[in-house]
Amino acid sequence: MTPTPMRQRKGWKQLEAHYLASGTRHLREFFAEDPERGTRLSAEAVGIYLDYSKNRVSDETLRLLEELADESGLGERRNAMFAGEHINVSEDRAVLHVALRAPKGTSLVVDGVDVVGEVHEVLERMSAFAERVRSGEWTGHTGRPIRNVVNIGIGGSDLGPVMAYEALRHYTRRDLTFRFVSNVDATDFVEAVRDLEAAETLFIIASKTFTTLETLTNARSARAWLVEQLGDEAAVARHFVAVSTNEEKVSDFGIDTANMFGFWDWVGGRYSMDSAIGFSTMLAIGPEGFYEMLEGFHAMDEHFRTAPFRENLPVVLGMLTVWNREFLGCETVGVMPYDQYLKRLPAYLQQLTMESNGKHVTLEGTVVDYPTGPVFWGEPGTNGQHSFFQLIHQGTSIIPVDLIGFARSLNPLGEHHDLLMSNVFAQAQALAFGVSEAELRAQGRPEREIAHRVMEGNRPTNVLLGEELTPRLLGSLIALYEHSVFTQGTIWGVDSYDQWGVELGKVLASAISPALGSDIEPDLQYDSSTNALIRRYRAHKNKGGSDVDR
Ligand code: G6Q
Repeated sequence: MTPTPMRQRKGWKQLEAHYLASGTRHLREFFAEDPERGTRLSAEAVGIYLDYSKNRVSDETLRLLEELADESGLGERRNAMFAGEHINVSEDRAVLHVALRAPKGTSLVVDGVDVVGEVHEVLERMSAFAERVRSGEWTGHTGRPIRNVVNIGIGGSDLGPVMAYEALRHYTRRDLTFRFVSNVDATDFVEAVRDLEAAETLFIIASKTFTTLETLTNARSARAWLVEQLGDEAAVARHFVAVSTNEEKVSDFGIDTANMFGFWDWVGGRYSMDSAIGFSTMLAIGPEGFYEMLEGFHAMDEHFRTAPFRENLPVVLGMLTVWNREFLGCETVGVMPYDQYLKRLPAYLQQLTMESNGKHVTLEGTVVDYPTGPVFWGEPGTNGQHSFFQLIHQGTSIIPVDLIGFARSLNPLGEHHDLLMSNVFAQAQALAFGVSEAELRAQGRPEREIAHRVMEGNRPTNVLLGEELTPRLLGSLIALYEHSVFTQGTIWGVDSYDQWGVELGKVLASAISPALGSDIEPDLQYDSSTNALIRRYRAHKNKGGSDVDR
């Protein structure tokens, strides 16, 4: 049965009428009429407290959003995901990253196979290998222990590992150096290894398909570098491990499949940091820390699976994103972690959210007549406040912001943490309530400043508070955003698990690359702009300096 298009759903129509009647109400009014709002519009689960009171919603808005989510089949689709159904329809696959963190002994069945046992088998092999590396038992080709780990991967095989490494740096072995290479730009690889001793370096080639151009190009350069440094082809066996679903290609590359850790086609790249793709994370924080992170993911999965919508953090966050996008017309969402360790979280969330919900057709292939996934972006606070926050406060676009902070710092030092966190609370306050002309006059501001100083406020924020950044908390936080993306995608009725949009560029690049490298002048049949760019590149590439134009 074809589902009702989103804008024809009863819940949506009611929301539209509701927005027309009350959508311009100010957060000042909302707070004035309900002294309890700041605690009432909050939810807490598995160590994360979400204050969503500074969103432009009333109880009625929330009730209608719940109705829309319900009518969009959120409960059914959530159950279908956990049941291993092929909810990724365009790729005809199950979407079961939740199985990656299911506790040992539980069961999740995909296509007739209980996958939890397989997941734990791989986790145990990873743990055993990680322990050998961390203890110095696993040595390089010349007998020296491993001190450097270089993860080579891109997209989902890079952003999660980098983000997790940075986020959990406090828990890492400080005598091990970790580097992450993703870009096919040789600078990435060259700079990553320039100060490393090959004899002490382990490369993790992380690629689900093991066909990705960037990763294989970097992996080949890594192999050549290692062999050149150590003077022996046989060295590859002790310095390369692979993380992949493609055993054949791993073996073709020359990596011993005994040193390969697998995963499954029901794990999407951007949902894979807790699979073997997180092997670098495990090497950094140890198997125990990794298991703790998985527990954090699982705790949020269970909360998402069982909590009523109004108390369900991912559902609330997802519904608010839809509300802000759909009715307030917000095209972007800012994510500002007030924790230096989470500095790569915005980049990670960019992929998670935008590759998932940046879609223009529904699951049935019909072009949507409403906006879908917003742009996600951000920077750690307080740095952002001294640059682009101006636009968030006084620009002409409404940008909802997630502010993420912790009660305790992992590096307590003087008054730093109180100062950091006072900024979280102050930003949420300033964005919500602003400052009026009357207030500015009462402050005795000079007339020429008044108009410029006025801050309208009424800008939505979510504040997410945890006690302390731990592996467990990180797992829960990531699962929160994963399931929020799921909630949004379900309401919009899109396939959040495919990524066809990135294919065309890849195909075109592989068609163009021979023309860039060939010694013979190619017969270019592209559009006039592409032809001119290729000609210019070819004309300049083999000349030193900038004398070509002269
Ligand atoms: C993520 C995407 C994409 C993918 C990379 C790397 O959901 O599918 O970012 O992770 O293209 O792919 P491989 O792991 O196959 O090299």
